[in-house]
Amino acid sequence: HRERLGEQAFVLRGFALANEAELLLALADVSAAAPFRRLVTPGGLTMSAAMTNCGALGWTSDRRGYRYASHDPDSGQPWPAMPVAMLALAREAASEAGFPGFVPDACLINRYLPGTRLSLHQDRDERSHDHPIVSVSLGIPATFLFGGHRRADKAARIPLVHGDVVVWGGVDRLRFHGVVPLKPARHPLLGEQRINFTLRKAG
Ligand code: MD5
Ligand code: FE
Repeated sequence: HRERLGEQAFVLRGFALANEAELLLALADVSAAAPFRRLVTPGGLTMSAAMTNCGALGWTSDRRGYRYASHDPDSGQPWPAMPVAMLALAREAASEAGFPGFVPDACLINRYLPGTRLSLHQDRDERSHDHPIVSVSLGIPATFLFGGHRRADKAARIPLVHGDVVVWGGVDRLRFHGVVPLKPARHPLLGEQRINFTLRKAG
């Protein structure tokens, strides 16, 4: 059931479905305490996806730069704790993909509405790039762009649906990637949105 995207990148189709109810409850709790917001990039552009975080560290952006922070800049409070359901899912998915013992300390949650996109980028704000990233897709479908090590490298288009989990590590950890603008659709539990959360060891 592992679909290989790269030497050390795998899609685990439907891997999150077994814990769907727990994950949705956890997401509702986190977004009640730390609401989704659209961040501004250092260049002054407002990002298309809305974001929040849970865990000891959360990714954030403003005119001063991108960084991980222990507190929500909007509330001044620590980010909500990482729910056990997310921690356990990350550990199990990473292990299936050949990265045993993964203990994330950061979970970035992205909300996409129809039309929302994520431009090609690399994830390089984590202290060490030696840990994998586990990504969980819920809600309406998206087309994920899986590129190479240079921005101009041709990207593969990977359809991701509710319950799919992707793990990237090792030689595939710093590939350029993005999300194509979402097509309008409705999911029975989540409505007209896609939620993606990524579990990382940032600190
Ligand atoms: C998403 N989020 O669908 C994606 C899923 C982000 C982000 O890109 O930074 O929040 S995570 C995709 C990812 C992470 C690390 C490496 C690679 C892809 N990769 O090498 O393709 O909201
Ligand atoms: Fe990314």
